[in-house]
Amino acid sequence: MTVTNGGMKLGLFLLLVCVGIVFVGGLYFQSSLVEQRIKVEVEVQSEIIELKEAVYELNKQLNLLQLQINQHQSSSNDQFTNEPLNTNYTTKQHTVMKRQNGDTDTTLEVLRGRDGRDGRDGLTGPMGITGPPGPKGDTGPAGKNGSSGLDGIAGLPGLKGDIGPAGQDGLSGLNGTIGPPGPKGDTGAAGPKGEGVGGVVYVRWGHNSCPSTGAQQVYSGRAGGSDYATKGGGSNPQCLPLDPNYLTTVSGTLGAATIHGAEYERTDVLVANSQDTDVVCAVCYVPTRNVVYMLPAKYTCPTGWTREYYGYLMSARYNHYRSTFSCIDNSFTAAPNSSTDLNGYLFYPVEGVCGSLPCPPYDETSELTCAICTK
Ligand SMILES: [Ca+2]
Ligand SMILES: [Ca+2]
Repeated sequence: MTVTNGGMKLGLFLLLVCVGIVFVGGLYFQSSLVEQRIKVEVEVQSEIIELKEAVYELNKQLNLLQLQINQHQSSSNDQFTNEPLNTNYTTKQHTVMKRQNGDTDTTLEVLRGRDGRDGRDGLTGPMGITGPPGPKGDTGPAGKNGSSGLDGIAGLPGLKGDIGPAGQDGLSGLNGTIGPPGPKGDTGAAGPKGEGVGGVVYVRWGHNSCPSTGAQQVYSGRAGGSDYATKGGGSNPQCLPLDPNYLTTVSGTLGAATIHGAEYERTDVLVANSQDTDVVCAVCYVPTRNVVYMLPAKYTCPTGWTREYYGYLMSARYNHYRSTFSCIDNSFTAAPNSSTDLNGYLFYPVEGVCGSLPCPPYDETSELTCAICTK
């Protein structure tokens, strides 16, 4: 029994498979048939359309021919005015009518005439009643931008703006023309005394430094000059520096001009222990004054003048060779360790001699004074 049931199930299964195959095949066959049918119908429809178009063309040709015939008939109407246009048609109609009386319907269908040609187009009919408004259409697409409009009218002036920040300095302008001279200004305050330009130089005999009158020491040295007992040479004493420079020299003496140191003679009455001491000197420069002179017989200077120093007027002895008058400083600062009596250029005090020189005021027994004044 079990084997029988399994065979039945297998058979039933195979049967169902066969039925499914047949069904699917039938569907496929049917769909192919439908497709072919649609294809045939489409071809038939297209042929029908072509035939209709051919019929339409034939009708047009017939209409043209009929028009030509009508024109021809109207033109020859005078010749055939008694002959009806449809004689042949009337004869055929008469024949048909006779055959209708005894013949079959088949004969009648054979004798049936052709369809008449299409009539002409009728006149244009009157305008119909205005129909109701149609439904609102969809919103169309946005249109293109229109062209620019005309310029508007100018507006009123705006309010005044705030003051802007200060600008930067501009470039320097060109030099202007020279203007007329202005009025003379007031006199200014006196400036300090200048230095350098001008000034005076003098020798301070008897001292090796310059006085504190604004004078500047140029150098100091020893007084010298020609020997008191020989001719020739210079009459004026010299303030000889103590660091001489030599150029070309020769060995031995030339027996030419000579210069000697200077000693004080007969001066102890004026300054103690000055006899035979050697005379020193200093060269002084006063840059703030411009003139200088030696004032003899006075140890003061005139008002408005500056006294640089004062002392005794000295020169050569009356029976010696002549020299010049010099003003020896009152202090008689002698060269150190110079009291040895060596002579040379000699400084003697000077006394006035009455006669041409008035006495008084001069006195033959009084040693004359002197002063160096500048201004
Ligand atoms: Ca001496
Ligand atoms: Ca002497």
